Amino acid sequence: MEAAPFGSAFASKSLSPPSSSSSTSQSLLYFRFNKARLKLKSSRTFSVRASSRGGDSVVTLLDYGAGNVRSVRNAIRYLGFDIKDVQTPEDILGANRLIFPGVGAFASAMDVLNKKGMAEALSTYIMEDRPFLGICLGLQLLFESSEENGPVCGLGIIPGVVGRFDASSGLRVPHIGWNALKFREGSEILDDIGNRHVYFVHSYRAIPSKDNMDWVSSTCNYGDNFIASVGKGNVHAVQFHPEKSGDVGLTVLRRFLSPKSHITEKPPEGNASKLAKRVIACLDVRANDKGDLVVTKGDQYDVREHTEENEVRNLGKPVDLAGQYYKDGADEVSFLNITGFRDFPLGDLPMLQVLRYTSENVFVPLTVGGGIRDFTDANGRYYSSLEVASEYFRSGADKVSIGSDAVYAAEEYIRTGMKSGKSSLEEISRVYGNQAVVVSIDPRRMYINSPKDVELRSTRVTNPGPNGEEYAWYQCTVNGGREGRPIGAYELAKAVEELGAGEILLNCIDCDGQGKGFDIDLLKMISDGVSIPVIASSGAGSVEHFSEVFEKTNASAALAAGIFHRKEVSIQSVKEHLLKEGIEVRI
Ligand code: 1PR
Repeated sequence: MEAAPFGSAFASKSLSPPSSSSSTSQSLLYFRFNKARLKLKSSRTFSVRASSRGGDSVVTLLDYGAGNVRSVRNAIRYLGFDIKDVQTPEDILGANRLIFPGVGAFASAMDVLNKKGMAEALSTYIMEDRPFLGICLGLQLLFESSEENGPVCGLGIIPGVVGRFDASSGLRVPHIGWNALKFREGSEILDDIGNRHVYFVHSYRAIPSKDNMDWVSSTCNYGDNFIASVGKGNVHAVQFHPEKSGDVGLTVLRRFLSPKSHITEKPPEGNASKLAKRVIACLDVRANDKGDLVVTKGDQYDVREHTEENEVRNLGKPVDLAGQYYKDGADEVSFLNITGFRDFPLGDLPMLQVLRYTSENVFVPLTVGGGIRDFTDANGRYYSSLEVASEYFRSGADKVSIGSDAVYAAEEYIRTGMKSGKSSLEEISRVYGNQAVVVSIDPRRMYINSPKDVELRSTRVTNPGPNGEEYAWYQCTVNGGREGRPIGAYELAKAVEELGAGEILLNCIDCDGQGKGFDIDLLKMISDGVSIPVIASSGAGSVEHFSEVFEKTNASAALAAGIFHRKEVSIQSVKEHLLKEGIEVRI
């Protein structure tokens, strides 16, 4: 089939009203949708045709300033293209190819697009079948409306309502991680994906229906079938993040940026997979005594060599190691600025530089933690935790991880029974979404004889304590394990979920660096207790420890540091082992 000429995307599109089951509000939307289309015909007079600006190497990016699109920029540049930012509606109409990486919430995105006059220009551009790629929210906004803080009207180009994943049956929301897709129609930008996994992070999704089937190019399964991508002619949008989907994601972007002249008729082979279990490489980073930023790794949080010099253990350079782990197949890379609790991270410019350099070449999600809290510097200048997090995001982080400050926020919440709305956790998740906020828990095992010995949640332990104790509770700590707090890991996890955490990174000081396996008892208690994803951390020593944690607990991901840094076990061998054990992973 020849590539569709301009306008053809809509030539075959039926103008029939929504199905008879539609509600009144849908009918109103239908009316709005068609009214918009009629209006758009007359608005062509102010169209600026493509090629009036920029050459073939220029990509126009619609970044309306609601969030971080640095990763998309990095991926476009990595593929050898220059970026022209949209400033006015005319920039949209003058684009040769337009990428719209929607970020933030549906309502605020529509609000900005409407206020800046960009919604109409965007609709015109798309209806003229000009090269368009929407990403994540950039797909959702094409639909009639969303339930996110709504109903809120969208651009109304594709029939359907964007709704939230249903967590009532125990589904973990947000949907974070890697899935393979099921393809429908030939969509040339998806041609190379096949059975490979792509990265999703979202709480809302559109559902395929007979009204929008002519748009749907692939679906995915998470709780139910949802739309993973749409495509018609030159217009494409994906719910997943190509800029964070490693090589396969870069291929999708490359195909959009340098399209073939023919569209493949046959959809690529591929079956929607279960959500893959993630394998995460973690880099504990700090300055050594010479002032160089190094990747270090401790035993039970002690990172010093026990030699005469008592030096900080140096296991490599952060940017190099992160790049290596990306090539080795890590599904995510985490940086923990482990002295962030005492050094101010915005003073710690090398850490921001590490993020900037890493994000230029690493196209899987990056998390950074350490020192996210309100801070007043030596000159009396106050920085909010939101400013600190924003700087991390601007430098290339996809998620931030909060440790000590989340413990204080949870304690306050449990004590007062009220959400202050002012904690770092609440503020950052309100602005960037809860999928961007991880809470890192650093608990220590406290053995007891009976659950009645403490008011906090305890669990029966697989290996009894030194005096034969059969139970343990897990005491949360702050400041890199230096100070114990009167709150248990279970209580903390429940509280931070309510305060807006999107994910929990669950360490265990007793297991850290020991290589004897994850703390299965702790991980089971927490992953059964919350409905957000839990990352198992601390203690991995062999590939079997990864299969054990996924078989015995509901952890969504497993993180390791020491074994990867010391090259004792490779990420590839972990993945191969998991695959052999029948556990879904991204290869
Ligand atoms: O409290 O918000 O400033 O955050 C500080 C962050 O730094 C927290 O996430 C905390 O876990 C981390 N941190 C602080 N001190 C240390 C230390 O080691 N001295 N590292 C530290 C924690 C735990 C994991 C480690 C796994 C896997 N490290 O990140 O990588 O345990 O290790 P393994 O596979 O070798 O067993 P804030």
